[in-house]
Amino acid sequence: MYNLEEIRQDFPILGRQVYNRPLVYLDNAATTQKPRCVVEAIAEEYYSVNANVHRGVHYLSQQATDLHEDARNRVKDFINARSAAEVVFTRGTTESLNLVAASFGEAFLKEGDEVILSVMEHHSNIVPWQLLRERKGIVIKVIPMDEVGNLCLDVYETLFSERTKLVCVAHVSNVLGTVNPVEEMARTAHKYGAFFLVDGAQSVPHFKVDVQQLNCDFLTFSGHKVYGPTGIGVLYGREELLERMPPYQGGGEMIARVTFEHTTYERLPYKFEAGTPDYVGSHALAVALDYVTRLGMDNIAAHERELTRYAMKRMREIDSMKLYGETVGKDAVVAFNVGDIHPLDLGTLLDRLGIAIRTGHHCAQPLMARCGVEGMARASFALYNTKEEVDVLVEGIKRVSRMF
Ligand code: 7TS
Repeated sequence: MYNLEEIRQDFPILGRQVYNRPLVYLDNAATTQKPRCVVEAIAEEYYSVNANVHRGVHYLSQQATDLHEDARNRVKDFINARSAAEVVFTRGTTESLNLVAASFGEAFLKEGDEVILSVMEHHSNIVPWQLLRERKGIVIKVIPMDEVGNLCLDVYETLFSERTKLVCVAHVSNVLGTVNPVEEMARTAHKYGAFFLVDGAQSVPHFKVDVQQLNCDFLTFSGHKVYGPTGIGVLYGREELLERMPPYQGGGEMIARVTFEHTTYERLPYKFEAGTPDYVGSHALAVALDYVTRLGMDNIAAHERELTRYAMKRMREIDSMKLYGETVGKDAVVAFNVGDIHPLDLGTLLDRLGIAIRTGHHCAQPLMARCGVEGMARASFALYNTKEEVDVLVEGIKRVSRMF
């Protein structure tokens, strides 16, 4: 059923060597590698279908439009949205979050209104809200976390006031791997009359995410982290909420009728999709979602959880190992420092052994500050990684640490 050897054959890049060593790719939280079917779908569409969508009467344009809209339906099913109108294509999580900050911010937030974030957010779920704070004078409140890496839910409840309009939280931390209890947190937000956004950048690739089950108002994710191409992402929004939000950008595609005096906008989701969309990317993303669905999201989750558990166990063997994020059920990410070795040195030396990890602040500087460090090293797993690769990582770290 879940045959790793066969699965790895689907990803040609995994057969590569770097510095004459087999590539061990453990930077999947940054971006995942692409299966052959995704790359072929991109080539195939450019070779034989390419035409701009939603505007041509001609055959190719119709076919490209069908692929693009089929892809939207595919995304809708994948996250269990109620309607394809709730699926807005964007460039990725970052653009989805900026869209919500700009448009929801315009429609729903006044000076003094409050948005709640968590201390473990990626910068892309912090800075758009700060930009809005500069424009509108909103107030940002932050959910703290405990030593292990769990958000403090008791403090969370105390942050609400009658001015709280929105809560935006990562489903899974890209550093700690903490799986935040967003279903429960959304219930709390709704109890206080606030909306709830889930940043699914690090959850959608790893386990089944169902927007109706979570009962979230928004969900964001990036195609490139779920085995799809770069440059395509998704904003899910509850239809009645999206209806009440103004357009994000103006241009073609998003209008119903334009005169110099007055312009009316297209229906959802096109109101939020100004300009020529990445219709090749959307189709390739759908192919990627089909691919993970064929493997089974539950199988992928089980495999990655087992790898993470194994990696945490083996990492603890290493002298002076400091692990960040030790929550129960943590997902596919292991962040660490070893003694006083600078994470950049560690990453550079591991790279020479063919091991690709990420080092630095991981676009989460407030979290680094909370942990009292400038940076960390991070290994992150995908559906194709193996225990043998974890062993190579552990032996690599031991070797580097002997050098220091
Ligand atoms: N939110 C989370 C939780 C993320 O992990 C990332 C990217 C983003 C948002 C932004 O996604 P983008 O596709 O728009 O860039 N995280 C990482 C990472 O951990 N290493 O590189 C990118």
